[in-house]
Amino acid sequence: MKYNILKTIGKFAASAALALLAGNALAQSASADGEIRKIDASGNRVVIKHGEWSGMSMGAMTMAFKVRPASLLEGLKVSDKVHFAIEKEGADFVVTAIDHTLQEAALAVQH
Ligand SMILES: [Cu+2]
Repeated sequence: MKYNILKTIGKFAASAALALLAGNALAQSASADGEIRKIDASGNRVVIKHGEWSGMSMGAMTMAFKVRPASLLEGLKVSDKVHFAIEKEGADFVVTAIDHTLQEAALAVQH
């Protein structure tokens, strides 16, 4: 009897853990296009005016992100147009990659 109760609790804990992992894998990362609006190098933060995200439900807006690693901010300037990757960590959205291809494409058109 005691064994059955422990077994049931064990199964419940295992399925809860799996549900948590599945949730993280499926819904916690995204990418978007945007324009750099503010760079806070000492605070490892960036403000980006972004379009709709693919991978997570987020409409277009201007918002602040944490940045990791901080080296992603090197060479970045206000008004740069970028494509970037986002991961949700608790209540925070963290930028984990920044790509300048949009900026290069815009420059190529200008020249
Ligand atoms: Cu947003």
